[in-house]
Amino acid sequence: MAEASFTPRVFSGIQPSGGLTLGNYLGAMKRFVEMQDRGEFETIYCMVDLHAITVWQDPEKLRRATRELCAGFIAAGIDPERSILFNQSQVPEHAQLGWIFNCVARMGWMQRMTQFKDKAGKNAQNASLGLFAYPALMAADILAYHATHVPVGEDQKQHLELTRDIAIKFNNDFGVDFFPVTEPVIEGAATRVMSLRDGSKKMSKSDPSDMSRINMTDDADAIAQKIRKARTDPEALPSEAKGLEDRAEARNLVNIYAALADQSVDQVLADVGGKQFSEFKPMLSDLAVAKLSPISGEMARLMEDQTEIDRILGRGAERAQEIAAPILEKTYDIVGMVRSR
Ligand code: AQP
Repeated sequence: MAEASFTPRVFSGIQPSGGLTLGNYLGAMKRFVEMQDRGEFETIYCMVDLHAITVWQDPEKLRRATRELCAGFIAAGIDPERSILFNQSQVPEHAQLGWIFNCVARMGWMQRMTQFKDKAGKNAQNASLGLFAYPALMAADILAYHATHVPVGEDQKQHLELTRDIAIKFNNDFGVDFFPVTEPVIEGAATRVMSLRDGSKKMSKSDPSDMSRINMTDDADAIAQKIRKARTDPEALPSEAKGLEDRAEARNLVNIYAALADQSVDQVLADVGGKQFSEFKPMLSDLAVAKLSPISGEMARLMEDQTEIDRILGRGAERAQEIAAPILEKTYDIVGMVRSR
């Protein structure tokens, strides 16, 4: 079988399951912009609303969060002309290919997914079937575009491995070289931004404590207050990254600083090593406000014209479907579905 060659293409998504956090921005969105601007890839970015409803979402809040996320993408630097920007439910090929992959993925693979265990908690019997099948739909999101690269945060690594397993099993089962084995792109200082209240938990939109996260819509006072109250330890900052081992909260704040400043952790520590948190925290607040307030200001401005946001999402969905529809058709053909229309 000849090795297929695939167009270098990036796909990634964010759930409109609440407001955007600094974790989503540094772990995902900022890097989406970098990949767009490198010009080496076709870039496709999605508001994954079908994923969001795997846990309960209030319909009005979901609609607002989807539009706000679209505004966030654009405010952060995604150009809806250069990239394809759309919401998942407007392109039915995601759910259609997701079904095929439900029939490729094995129960045992899904049962190993740590995110399901974390999100379902102790009451797994009461979790939705969609939450369990989430990684198969995520594989469909990616493979419906034959995406070759997927920038994500560290928490999505296991799901990306499952996407690769699904592609390989499909190709083997049907004796084809049709789906690419996608590369995860997990890089930078902030692939795992942690909660400001607990250095062992990731910063998350759905954490019940608002003090645990910085929201992209927080104003300067809220950002400063959250950083001032962030949990730390009594030691001064070290001069090298090695000195942050076993200091989860300190490491988190330094990682955030490095990612916002586009510096390495060692570069940051060369400047701030020896300082107490009472001195470092205001530096971090100032940097966070300087980097985030232009984005939140632009998001608010874009949200004033929701008709324009809906137009962008509609146009993005048309462009996405132009790529995904023939890939789905070919998949149905490989699987043996009669297509007579
Ligand atoms: N704390 C984080 N640090 C680095 N990257 C992160 N991402 C999320 N949180 C962090 C990355 O953001 C992208 C979109 O994530 P998502 O919205 O699809 O889902 P999630 O990972 O489940 O994010 P949340 O904020 O924790 O949402 P909820 O609370 O609804 O579950 C992904 O690339 C992710 O890696």
